[in-house]
Amino acid sequence: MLTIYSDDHRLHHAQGEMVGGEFQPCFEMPARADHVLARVKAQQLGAIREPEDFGLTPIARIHSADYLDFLQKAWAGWAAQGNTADFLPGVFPARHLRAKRPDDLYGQYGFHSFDCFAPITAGTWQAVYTSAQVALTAQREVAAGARSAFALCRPPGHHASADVMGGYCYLNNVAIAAQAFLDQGAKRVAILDVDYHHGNGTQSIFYERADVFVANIHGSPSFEYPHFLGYADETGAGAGEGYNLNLPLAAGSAWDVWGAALDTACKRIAAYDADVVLVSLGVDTYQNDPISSFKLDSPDYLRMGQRIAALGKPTLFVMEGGYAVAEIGINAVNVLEGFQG
Ligand code: SP5
Ligand code: ZN
Repeated sequence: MLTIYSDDHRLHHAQGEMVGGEFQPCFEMPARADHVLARVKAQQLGAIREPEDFGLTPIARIHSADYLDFLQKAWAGWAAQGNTADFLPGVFPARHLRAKRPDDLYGQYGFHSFDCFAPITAGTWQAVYTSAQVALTAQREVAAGARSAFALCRPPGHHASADVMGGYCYLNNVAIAAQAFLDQGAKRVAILDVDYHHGNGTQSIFYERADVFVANIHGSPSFEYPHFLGYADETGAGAGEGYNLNLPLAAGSAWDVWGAALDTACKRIAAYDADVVLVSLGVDTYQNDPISSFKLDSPDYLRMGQRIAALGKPTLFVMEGGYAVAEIGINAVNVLEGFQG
């Protein structure tokens, strides 16, 4: 399986995030991608290539112009105000306020965020732009006839919607790649999100569309981040009614429960008869993940890959979360090796 990777991810290395009332080192750190790349090499998964540059056009098929404008200009504006530390938002247009985009940069950040987990640094735009190009380059490989490809994206993307960032995510890599398949002639694409956290951005982007079936297996929002989306009764709306599947699970779920949910999701994907399957590949379902509660063990990721392979569809794997840094490579590449059989 071909892996697409770029060192540009290192340009995004934020100073910290709030954990337990203290500013602590970010869970989403450059070493994550390093460990995945090292495991791809150690297991000789296949060739590793740099991304091509497809420009902003395929990104703008998913994200709004004002959002992309903010992301590109935010650091320069923040630095021009004399700041050197990371840029973070603090005020959001929640209920009882008016969601009108302000002129002020700090106000715009809150307008385009749903939490304080997507800091902007000097290198963030270049890192997230290249992460999207990594997904698009792997997408081309599958569109050209490969059975599979691995987009080693960092930063991740599934919490980002059309114009709102959060949860370490800025550009929704898997959504951008899914739209690229459609724009190149695919009729139906399926997205299977196996990250521990609900992919609220991906769900939101495709919620009213029938050409993208989105399935999510995740910690229930009744107890877990992102807290405000991901319940089972969210089944799509309008033309998209019936094309969104949420399988929220209880805290502490292990492979018996998780694997059954995967089987349910895969049966729905098979019934949808997608031309291509995209996997939002988060491995924060691992038992030793520092911010998650599920209990999957490393061999379970081989089973995950095997079940996805049984769909018999061209498949694009897009890296999302996973914060047990030492084991992220083993677990992510186990999925890919399980898929290859
Ligand atoms: C892509 C992805 O996996 N994003 C996850 C974002 C989760 N960020 C908020 C996490 C809140 C962490 N609570 C810390 C509990 C530490 N025991
Ligand atoms: Zn996650």
